[in-house]
Amino acid sequence: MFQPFKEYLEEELFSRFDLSSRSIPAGLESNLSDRGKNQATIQSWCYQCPQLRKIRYTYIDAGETAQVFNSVMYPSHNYQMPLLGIDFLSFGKKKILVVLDFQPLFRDRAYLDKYIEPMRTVRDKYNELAQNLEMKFYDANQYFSKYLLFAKTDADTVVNRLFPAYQEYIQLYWQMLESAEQFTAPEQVQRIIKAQQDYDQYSADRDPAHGLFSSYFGSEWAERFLYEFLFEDAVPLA
Ligand code: BLA
Repeated sequence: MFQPFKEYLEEELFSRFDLSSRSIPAGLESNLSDRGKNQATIQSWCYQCPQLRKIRYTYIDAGETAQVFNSVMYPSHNYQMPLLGIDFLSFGKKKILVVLDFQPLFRDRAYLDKYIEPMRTVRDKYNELAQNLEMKFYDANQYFSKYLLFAKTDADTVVNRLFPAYQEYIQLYWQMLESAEQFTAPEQVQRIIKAQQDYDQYSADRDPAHGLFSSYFGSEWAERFLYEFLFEDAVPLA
């Protein structure tokens, strides 16, 4: 369902950036769940380059039952840029949930004008993918922008609307990264480091996928996957 999205991202990354592999802790790169006929595989990839200190994406393939493509780009600590967040989920052909956003690290007016307002023209072309759904796990006012795509949708819309929207958001993200202001003063860099860490902590503690990972791969693996790979700068809750 979301393989073309993964392939597009890979083509973009490999052609535009000088990537090197970033290690994934042993045992977390992939896993296989074999519960009779409900087979599921999970596989993750992780890279870095001068502009992006962590590029990770994960694909879960449980056949008809579940297909998930999830990704986060973490800019280098010299950029205040939002993180690029992607979470596309399909459970059967009927239940499809898609989320795509530039996830802001700060919320002051100047920041939002600089890093979030540019999304508006793209967002306005894809109204049907911005449904103002209520968030149950997260707070929409933390680490989400007002121009996020967030929709319950169908397979046709994924192909015909989400795919072009996804390409436009990614192109805009590269553009923004290319022209982004660089911060080098230690106190500014420290503020960015802290904001990215807070994002990891917030995300790990609330991740709605915890149950899904546990049910397929066990709770111990799920915990490690969240705190050692997906959001490695988070500290596990006591
Ligand atoms: C929701 N994301 C979800 C749900 C799951 C995942 C299972 C709940 C779906 C439901 O309501 O039935 C899955 N989350 C994952 C997976 C990973 C993960 C598989 O981290 C990791 C491999 N989530 C993100 C990112 C964004 C994001 C980067 O990981 C940003 C675009 C958004 N996911 C997001 C939002 C919801 C969601 C906004 C709805 C949550 C809510 O209602 O509060």
